[in-house]
Amino acid sequence: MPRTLVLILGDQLSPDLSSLRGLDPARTTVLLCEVMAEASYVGHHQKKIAFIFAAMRHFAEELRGVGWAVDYVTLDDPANTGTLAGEVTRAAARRNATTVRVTEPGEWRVLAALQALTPAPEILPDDRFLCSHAEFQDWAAERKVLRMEYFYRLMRRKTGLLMDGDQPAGGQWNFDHDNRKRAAPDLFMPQPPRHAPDAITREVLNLVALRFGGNFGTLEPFWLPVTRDDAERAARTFITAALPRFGDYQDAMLTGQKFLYHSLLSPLINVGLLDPLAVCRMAEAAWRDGAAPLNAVEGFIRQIIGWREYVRGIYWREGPDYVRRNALGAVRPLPALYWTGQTGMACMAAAIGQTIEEAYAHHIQRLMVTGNFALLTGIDPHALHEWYLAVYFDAFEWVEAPNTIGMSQFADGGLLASKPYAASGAYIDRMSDYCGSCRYSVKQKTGNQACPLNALYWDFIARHRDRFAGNPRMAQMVRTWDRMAEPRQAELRESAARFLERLDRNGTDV
Ligand code: FAD
Ligand code: DLZ
Repeated sequence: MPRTLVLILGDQLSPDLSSLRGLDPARTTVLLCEVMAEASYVGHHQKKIAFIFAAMRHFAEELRGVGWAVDYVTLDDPANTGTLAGEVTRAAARRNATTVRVTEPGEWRVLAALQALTPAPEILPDDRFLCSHAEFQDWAAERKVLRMEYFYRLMRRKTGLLMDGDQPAGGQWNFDHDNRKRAAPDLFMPQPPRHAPDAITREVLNLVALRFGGNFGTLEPFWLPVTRDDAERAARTFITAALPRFGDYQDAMLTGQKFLYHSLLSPLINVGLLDPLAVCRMAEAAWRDGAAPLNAVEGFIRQIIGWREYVRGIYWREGPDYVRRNALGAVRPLPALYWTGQTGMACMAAAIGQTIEEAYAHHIQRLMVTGNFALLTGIDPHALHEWYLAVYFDAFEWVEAPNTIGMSQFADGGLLASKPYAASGAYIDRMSDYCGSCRYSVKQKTGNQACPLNALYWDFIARHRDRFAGNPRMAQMVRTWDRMAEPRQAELRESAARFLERLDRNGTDV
């Protein structure tokens, strides 16, 4: 009897996946495999590997529970070939499979590996996303410049989310002007639910400790949801406990508060334990029931049907060399402090410190702390891209690369973002309480005691003066630089140069 082999990747843990649809379980073998090639193409955070393997093993049980025959290859299986291609070939022979099916992967590298298989597998679209490749291409082809805001409106209309007829709920598409408040310490800050590892997860933790114990980050305590039930519980907890204040404090940062009012749902959505549209519908219901304000719900939904879909569209549209773009010609090697968190800069120490502990930092920490520092100091965007891809448990190339290369580093020359997200210490001081406990003074602009971001910011503007003079959103800062007296300019640039020398010398004593 002809048999089909369905390969399900570690970030495809959804029961209604396109590759499973329409198949007869009696004539199908599902293959999930833990392979060294995927576990080591960057030096993933220990928690990220454990999260993916534990979620894969629980998903295999879920599939078996509804009647699928599942072949699960563990990393320590002595016969494991170490690659996806090797395991597909082995499983196809073992099961006498005549056809192989897979839902398209989330990375050019993996797509190329699957396309190279013989016989060629049937590769199906990943329709867990709202916008197909063709729809994004059509939308982009009609435009000279691409901007998320207009794409987002298309997705609102397509889904009907927060729509009153053909008008946006509340009369506006975007309520960001109500957001971005500074947060105050709050004893009642919601905390994401913590899940004790069960026997399956415990086994994965032992494996990761043994095989990847030297990787970046701490493995335990491990409390992430790894089953669909726990992921759905985490989503419900977020909607009731944190969503109402999500908008207000979306950009805020507070010492010791790693999560604030963020959802921590990205890894769960990205691996397929949660359906993005279902999560958005839950958020919309909270607003319609009067349980969460519109500015919070609109902001949250925009991140998912707007930014998340938009960056995916850019990733596939721009091709595999997108990760090598370097429009600003940045070449500095990634400083050691990105791995150790050892620095006197309180903002960097906090963002990297919690990345080591949790494989998580929220968006503004990624964009305006570690991303901004890399942008101002001119770190090689590809090295930085590999760092972000390794250290966050939600990191898959289709979503990480456009956020890093495009949004954070302006390395695509402004394709994704209309201006570079560059900021001096004043921004960090406005949006956080980090500066109060910092070794450096945010009020001082130059010298060894001054917040390094202050001089680095002007040094960045000076280095890219000609490029940014023509950018309407940067021109004002360029004019301010141009009007500065020459001795002041020289003082700022010398201060930046001295800091960069120290950074290059040992990478941590800064
Ligand atoms: P919340 O703040 O609660 O936001 C809700 C949801 O919106 C998220 O769960 C996520 O699904 C979605 N979302 C929000 N912002 C974005 C965005 N810019 N792009 C795509 N989806 C978004 N996100 C990833 O999922 N994986 C990554 O590897 C990743 N790398 C990033 C690298 C850099 C340099 C930057 C600046 C951002 C990156 N992001 C990435 C986007 C964003 O920081 C994370 O999605 C977010 O911090 C995840 O935490 P959360 O679930 O608590 O998000
Ligand atoms: C990230 C990851 C890791 C660490 N390990 C595996 C694995 O062992 N097996 C697997 O099927 N997938 C894994 N993944 C996810 C893949 O790398 C992912 O499918 C690609 O990055 C494309 O998004």
